Amino acid sequence: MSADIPDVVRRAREGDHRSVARLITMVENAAPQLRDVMAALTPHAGHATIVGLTGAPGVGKSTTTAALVSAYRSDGQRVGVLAVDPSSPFSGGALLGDRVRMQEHTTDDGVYIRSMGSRGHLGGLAWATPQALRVLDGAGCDVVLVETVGVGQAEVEIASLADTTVVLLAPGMGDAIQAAKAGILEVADVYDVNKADRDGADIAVRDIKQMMSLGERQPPDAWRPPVVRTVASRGEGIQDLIEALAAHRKWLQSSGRLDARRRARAADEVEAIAVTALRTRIGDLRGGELLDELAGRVVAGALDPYAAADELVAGVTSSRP
Ligand SMILES: Nc1nc2c(ncn2[C@@H]2O[C@H](COP(=O)(O)OP(=O)(O)OP(=O)(O)O)[C@@H](O)[C@H]2O)c(=O)[nH]1
Ligand SMILES: [Mg+2]
Repeated sequence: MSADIPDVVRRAREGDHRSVARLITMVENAAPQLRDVMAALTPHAGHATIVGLTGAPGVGKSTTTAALVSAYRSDGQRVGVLAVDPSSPFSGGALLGDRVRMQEHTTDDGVYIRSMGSRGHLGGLAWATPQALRVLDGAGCDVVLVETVGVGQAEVEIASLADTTVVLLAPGMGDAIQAAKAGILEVADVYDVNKADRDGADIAVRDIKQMMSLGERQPPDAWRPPVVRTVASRGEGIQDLIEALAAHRKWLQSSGRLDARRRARAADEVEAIAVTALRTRIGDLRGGELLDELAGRVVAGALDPYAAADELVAGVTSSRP
């Protein structure tokens, strides 16, 4: 174990921002020390409530996140914020717009804010996001808010990492329909019609409720996503949103679903690490020669691609990492 890892982890757990930042940078860079970091952090993880916020660009995710941070802070909770942008190659620090919205929180020791882009390592965000969450969780955050931009597949996957997912919509953007197409409604635990100060909020609420009633019939003990209205820029409705989040958490606990979600999250995390490791080892195997040799035999018609893949997997698993 590299000598200072236990120290960095200890300081991160004491709330030292620079140490938390170092650990998340290690995740972003897929640093070899991560194995030790995760071994040290994992016994301390599992405490944080993870809330995902997703929705189309500009609906007010960052503004809502900032308002939630204020509310949780006045309740004395330690808060982590992870802004994930699958479409942006930029990472590190906070994105410019978010920095402005988060300004009042950047000097608060009880808040840790970080953004991550899509660039980098082999495994992508599916690999990095759960590990970044593990760092924030292990570092003692009570709540971690994960903001993801957009309504595409990547966002759905990242949203599904959360204990509770809030889908934000705004009046008159037609994004309710877009969201339905993108399958994001399946991940919504709470709907937030933000910008409720604008015309069309009632229509948006009605559309969502109608869409839910059209869905598959649910068992009576199923969770029915509440629809909250907010004007995040003025802090209005944020208390309702907090109550909806708390109600969902209570349901997760009483129904046993919290454990199920966490297992699913851990499964994703383990799988992403394993698949990425496998890929790395295929590349490492005799300097990538084995794959090249197998490919040659497939081209020559001497081996079918399935048999070649079997040989490759056998080669990887019989060699030590
Ligand atoms: N009228 C009104 N404007 C709002 C409200 N909430 C946020 N805004 C404004 O909407 C704009 C976008 O807000 P953001 O919080 O940056 O939205 P976002 O969803 O994080 O945007 P991206 O991260 O770029 O996808 C900003 O100018 C906000 O001030 C609201 O409730 N009402
Ligand atoms: Mg934002």
